[in-house]
Amino acid sequence: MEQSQLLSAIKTRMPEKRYQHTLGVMKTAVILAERFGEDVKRAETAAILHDIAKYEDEAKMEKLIREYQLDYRVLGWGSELLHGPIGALYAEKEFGIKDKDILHAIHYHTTGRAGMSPLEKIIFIADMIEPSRKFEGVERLRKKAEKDLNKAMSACIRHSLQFLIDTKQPIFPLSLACYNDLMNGEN
Ligand code: DGI
Ligand code: FE
Ligand code: FE
Ligand code: FE
Repeated sequence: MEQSQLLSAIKTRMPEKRYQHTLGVMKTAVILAERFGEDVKRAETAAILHDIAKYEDEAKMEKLIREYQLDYRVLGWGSELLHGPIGALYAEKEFGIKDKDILHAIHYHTTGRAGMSPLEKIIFIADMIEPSRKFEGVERLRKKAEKDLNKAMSACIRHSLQFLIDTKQPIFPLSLACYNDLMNGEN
């Protein structure tokens, strides 16, 4: 599917604000892919589809996790932890995406995981630093993303976990595995 077709397909499935976020992730992911020598087209596709399931019904997503025997660990964690895996499922089933790296980038965009590919890192980072993100510290993350993909990814997952701790939320095992993996690599 062409970029314009993908964009009009997702536009009807989310509020305008989320669509603008998606456009921001797309532009940022393209810049990061160019900067770090990754495939621009694949970054663009993954970015456009990354939040496709953001507004899907939670019970329906849990049902799909069981039906397709996806990662059962997300059950009971709520819709935020479901929209990545289900987004990847929709990308495959509804949009015919077969590229595993694109599907993984969508699947793990919320939590990260150990052993992320450069494309997965690009989508995770772009999701966090796209122009409409306004939180304190985002400028520092944007600066890191100008220089080093791994250091930027490390800073982003640390920011994520810090936020979860500060707001007294539980940390999903993959998020922690992502952090541990990057800290072992001394980023
Ligand atoms: O979909 P977006 O809003 O663009 O961003 P996202 O998919 O990266 O994150 C959505 C939410 O998921 C965000 O509010 C924080 C939450 N989240 C990320 N990692 C974890 C988490 N929530 C819990 N409980 N545990 C996690 O490890
Ligand atoms: Fe998301
Ligand atoms: Fe994110
Ligand atoms: Fe997002």
